[in-house]
Amino acid sequence: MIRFLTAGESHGKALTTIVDGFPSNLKISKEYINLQLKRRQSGYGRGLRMKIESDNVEIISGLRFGKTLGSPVSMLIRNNDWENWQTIMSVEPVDDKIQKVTIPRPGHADLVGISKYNFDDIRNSIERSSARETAARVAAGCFARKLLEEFGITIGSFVESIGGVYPEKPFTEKLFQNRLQKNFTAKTISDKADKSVVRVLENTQEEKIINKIKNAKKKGDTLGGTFVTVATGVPVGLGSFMNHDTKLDAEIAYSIMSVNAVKAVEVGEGFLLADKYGSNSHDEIILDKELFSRNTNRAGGIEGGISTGLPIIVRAAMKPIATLMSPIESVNLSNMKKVDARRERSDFVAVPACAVIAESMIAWVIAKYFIQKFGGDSLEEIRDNYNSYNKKLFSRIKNNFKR
Ligand code: EPS
Repeated sequence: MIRFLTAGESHGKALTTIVDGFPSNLKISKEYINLQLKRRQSGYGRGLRMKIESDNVEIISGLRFGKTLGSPVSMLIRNNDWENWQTIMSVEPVDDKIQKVTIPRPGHADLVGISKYNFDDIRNSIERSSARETAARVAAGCFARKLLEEFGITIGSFVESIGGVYPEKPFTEKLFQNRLQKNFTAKTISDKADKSVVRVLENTQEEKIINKIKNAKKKGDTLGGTFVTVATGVPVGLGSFMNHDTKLDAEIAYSIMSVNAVKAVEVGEGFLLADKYGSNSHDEIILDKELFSRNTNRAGGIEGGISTGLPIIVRAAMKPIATLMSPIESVNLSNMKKVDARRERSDFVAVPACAVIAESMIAWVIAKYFIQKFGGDSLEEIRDNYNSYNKKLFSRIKNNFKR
């Protein structure tokens, strides 16, 4: 069983994470992780914090000569901004009078946080609920990503819309219709999206979105959007219908919903399927030489909580960032009077980053089920199990049903 735990406050000294349960002999480097951290920091519409930070991982344990040892891996990402917050975020008591944050922002965890934890300063809620924590998740997710790559499984994403600006020719149609080029991988589509500052696939859409963000910024407002994560090369048989907590789609939905500001998740055609006839909803089974395939992929690569072998397609919606420079109504907790919500440095749009974080989460879940199915203590042992299952899959079915 793989697991990870992150720790760290947004303006504390550093973010840390411990990753456990990966096999020995998996090659991974600091550079590989930093590349994903950089992708998480990118995107037009981010705030000033991303200019201060240049996320750089330090691997403290669990590796020797660039390969995993099978022991827990611990990692550190320092916050450059810590320098400016040493007194406010001091771990030790301080003598200075610290100004408390007393005005909650609607949509953020400010009010629920102080209510639940009995804090006398909203700062205590902000620090951990901030999306800064997701940098540590992306670092952890790199171990999942790297393991999957060893087996030809890649994970990618693209932004579908920001502020309601959708593409003219949605790529999701190609995905659901299974009209993909033979050599299509999730990485191909993700690399293409990475070339756009808002991670979209159409140039004209990019222009419209940039204008929309510029307008929002001018008005002191923020925007959300939708994004799609894709996983290709996933073998048939990850996840299970045997129990409520073993279903691949359920766990993927959970993991993506756990990303800050995500409010909706769909697998495959999702909500669209609710309006269709069954004959137009399911993916016909065809035989393609010695392989089962499907004419379409409306199920998004998962049937009965189990991977079908087709691309796993997950669409999600991120709400607009909760910190507004033209704020909406709130209450000042220091005098219980009506007031404008607090303004503070933040992003205007973070949908491109959100998609990268969702990639890490989906990679994690797929790796979890992959290891569960093909598990072994070393990468080589996992490879043997994987090869033996894959090679025999079709012939087993054929023999089992031979009359
Ligand atoms: C973020 C760091 C934060 C914000 C953003 C994401 O830094 P700061 O609060 O110092 O500006 O830029 O967080 C939020 C949008 C949020 O609502 O918490 C990051 O590293 O991704």
